[in-house]
Amino acid sequence: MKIKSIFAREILDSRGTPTVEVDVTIETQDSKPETARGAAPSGASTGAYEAMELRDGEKRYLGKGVQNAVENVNKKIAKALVGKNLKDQKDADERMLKLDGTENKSKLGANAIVATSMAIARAFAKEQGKEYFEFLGGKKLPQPMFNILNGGKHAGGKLAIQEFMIIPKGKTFSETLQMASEIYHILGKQLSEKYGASARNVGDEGGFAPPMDKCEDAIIAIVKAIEEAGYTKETKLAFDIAASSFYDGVKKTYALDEEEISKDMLMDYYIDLVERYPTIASIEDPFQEDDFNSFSTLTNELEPKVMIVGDDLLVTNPKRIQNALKTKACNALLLKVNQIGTVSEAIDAAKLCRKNNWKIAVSHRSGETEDTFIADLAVGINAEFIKTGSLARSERTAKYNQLLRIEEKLTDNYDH
Ligand code: 2PG
Ligand code: MG
Repeated sequence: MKIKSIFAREILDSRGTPTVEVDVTIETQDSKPETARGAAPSGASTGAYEAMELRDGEKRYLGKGVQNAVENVNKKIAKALVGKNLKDQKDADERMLKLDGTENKSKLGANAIVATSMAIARAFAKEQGKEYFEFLGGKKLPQPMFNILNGGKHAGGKLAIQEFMIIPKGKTFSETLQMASEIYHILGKQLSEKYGASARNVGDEGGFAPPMDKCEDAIIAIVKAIEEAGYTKETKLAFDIAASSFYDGVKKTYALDEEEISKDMLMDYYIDLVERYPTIASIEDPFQEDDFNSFSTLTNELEPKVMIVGDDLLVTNPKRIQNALKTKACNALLLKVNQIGTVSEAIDAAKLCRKNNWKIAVSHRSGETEDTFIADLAVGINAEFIKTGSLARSERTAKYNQLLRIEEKLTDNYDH
């Protein structure tokens, strides 16, 4: 594929923070120019080992501007890629990696690289007149994990656990979405009855952020909403603990439910919860990102019943995944393209996990854009799960809506 032009701009993400959007224009076989687009998402509970976003650090946008990253795309990356014969995604990504030359992509900026890589991925698909999920050969819709109650760094309340998710299982993706939406709205109604109307205010990922004191209060509320919706039998629970975000590295304690507890106490907390709530199916980042040992103990204790997902632990990085494989620290990968910085590296990470029989959950970031890339990617690599927030806020529902369109295409209901 030959790229005609690459153009980046600064846009805003769902938190009103600048991010990088890239347009890649190619010439198709019938000499028609086609433009493909990609936009970098951005995390709040970022892992220490993630690829580095480049931020300007100047007065504008309180230091968060991305004009330097944009300029890196428009000048350096464009110069390296425009007009070259690009064999495939890996070829394009490797040229950018070489140009950057750092381990964590801090020179050009992981935000500059990832947005370009996503746009190029779509351009390869467009060249063949395909959508990205088709280009990758995806056949199967992922099971969504819907984050309907927000805590941790994604909300302003007392709940240490970051994401309280539901996994309803309908016969189709669209039915699953409908069930989740009903549970979400019933939860909103029940929360406002109990805590007042402001309990319906939402956090960064569109889940409610009620004024609760204890994490178990959130679980109780969700179980009750599932019950009223009539989906108890079909619905499982999942959590993203994001434990690094409430870990005190000096005291070596976790601040949970207004107490400071040791890693062993936290381990017992999970084991007890799973016993009392048998529908818990998945726990992400149960311990801080360097504690491979505690991850291993919990995985050994809870598998195969509960999936243990590595996010900050793995940062979609094959080196950290290798370490987790060796220590049996978890059994599922949370795949975030911007954590590693290029689409081909993310797909390599997925392949490595697949080879070792891990499950894969493709994930958004808490700072998102209207870009629906991860919906196509999740289908494209036949991921078992997708995590893309709640049933509200367009940057979240955009991904679910794209999955509805993909479902139409995959089931031949698309005749227009
Ligand atoms: C996570 C993500 C997405 P953030 O921890 O899994 O839900 O949050 O983007 O803030 O890292
Ligand atoms: Mg996480």
